[in-house]
Amino acid sequence: MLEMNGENDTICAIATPAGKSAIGIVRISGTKAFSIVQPLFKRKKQLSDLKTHTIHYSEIQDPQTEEVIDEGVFLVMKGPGSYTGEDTVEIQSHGNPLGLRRILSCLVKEGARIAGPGEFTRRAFLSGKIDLAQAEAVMEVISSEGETHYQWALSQLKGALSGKVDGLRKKLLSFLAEIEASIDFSEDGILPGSHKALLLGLTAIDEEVRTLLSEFEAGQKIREGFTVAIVGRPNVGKSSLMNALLREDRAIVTPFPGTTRDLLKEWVDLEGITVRLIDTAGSRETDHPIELEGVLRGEAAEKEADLTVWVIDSSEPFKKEDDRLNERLKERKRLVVLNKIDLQRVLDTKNIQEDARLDQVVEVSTLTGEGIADLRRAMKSFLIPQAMRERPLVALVRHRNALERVQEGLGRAIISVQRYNSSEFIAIDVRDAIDALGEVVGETTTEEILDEIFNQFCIGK
Ligand SMILES: Nc1nc2c(ncn2[C@@H]2O[C@H](COP(=O)(O)OP(=O)(O)OP(=O)(O)O)[C@@H](O)[C@H]2O)c(=O)[nH]1
Ligand SMILES: [Mg+2]
Repeated sequence: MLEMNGENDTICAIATPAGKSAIGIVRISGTKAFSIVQPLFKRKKQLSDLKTHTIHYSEIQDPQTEEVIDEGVFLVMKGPGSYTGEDTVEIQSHGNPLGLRRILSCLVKEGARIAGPGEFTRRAFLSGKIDLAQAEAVMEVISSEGETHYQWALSQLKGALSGKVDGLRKKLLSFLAEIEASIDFSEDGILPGSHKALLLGLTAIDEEVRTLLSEFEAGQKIREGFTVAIVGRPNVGKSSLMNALLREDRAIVTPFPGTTRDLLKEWVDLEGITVRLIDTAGSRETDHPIELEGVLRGEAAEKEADLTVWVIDSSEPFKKEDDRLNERLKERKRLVVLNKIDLQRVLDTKNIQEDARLDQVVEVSTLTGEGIADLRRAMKSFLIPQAMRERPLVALVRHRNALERVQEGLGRAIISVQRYNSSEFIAIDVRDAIDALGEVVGETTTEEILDEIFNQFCIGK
């Protein structure tokens, strides 16, 4: 088990944000939690005698002056059943930083130490209450912005990724046992009977790791936000669509083609996912230097976008600019929006639907709002396909890096098996893969990695 300086001392921190609130919480955890808090607890009862997970009202006193500094409730949670696994007290008092700091300084005088960032959760990890991937999820639950990010963090906290990683690890460990047994039995190779099964087994695990890695980008975007560019020829209603998705009158809309010049970027919550929308200048050939610059910026935005929403005006024929856009956007992830369906349909959709990639067409009217809800859902499904939502998503760089090492180890092991290399070599590579999987859940880790992770936490968590 990893040791850290002062691991056994008792820590305390204010767990609620700086500022005034209805209630403020001071948290204390460690072997001396009860004896340190006792002198602040004005009642006769001994905290250590109280039943675990019970709440007790009391005035809060300064042990040195016996002055009452506040009143509140004391939550008594005994180890190992507490969050940290240690004896813990949470004092809930009025949410004024003046009082909370006073309580904290009394606790320090009684022998507690102010906790470092994430130290409560670090202790939860060190005492085996949660694994490292779950500890990281705690921070994500606190910091998540959109509903999807939040749900992802919760599922990781519940152990979705840990369970997956543990499963893979157990399979590899049983293969390793087999390989190691064969080292004892045969001199220059693994047992012929298990050769094929081993190859199939390692390949299947490799495939699962590959799937996890292939979804990393989407996972990362769930945390950081996706980028969606709205493009189309002038006057088709791009800015109107931007406003409809933002639910506010943000972009300038006029009946004159060439209204939008600069890129307009706005964050929006799209069905629970965080998206940066970019409204672009209408794409057409132009000699006007300002408009040309706008068109070029629009093209650059397409390149960085995770999804391009291509707006077409259904009340007009398919024009030469639409054709050019169709060509240009062929290789992009795109979704077609037929706008202005409140007007007489003039567009012959046959022209655009010949291209198989255009099977996803959403019909809308930004004027009446028709189809906008469908478009939101279509955009979300495009960015995070349903199947992906049901799997544990890898979204942290640390996990990605570890899984890449798993894949390297597995790749080497698979080649060795194919070449009938010595079991000892295969065992080394499989062990590397197992260790790298262990890094994700913190089974194998270092003090530096823990510092790096927990330093990103807030104090009091
Ligand atoms: N009838 C109808 N008119 C619309 C609809 N959406 C946009 N318009 C009108 O179309 C015109 C152009 O709208 P914009 O949103 O400025 O179009 P744009 O694509 O941003 O145009 P540029 O910035 O010039 O490229 C305006 O007069 C809008 O009111 C719609 O769904 N129905
Ligand atoms: Mg515009």
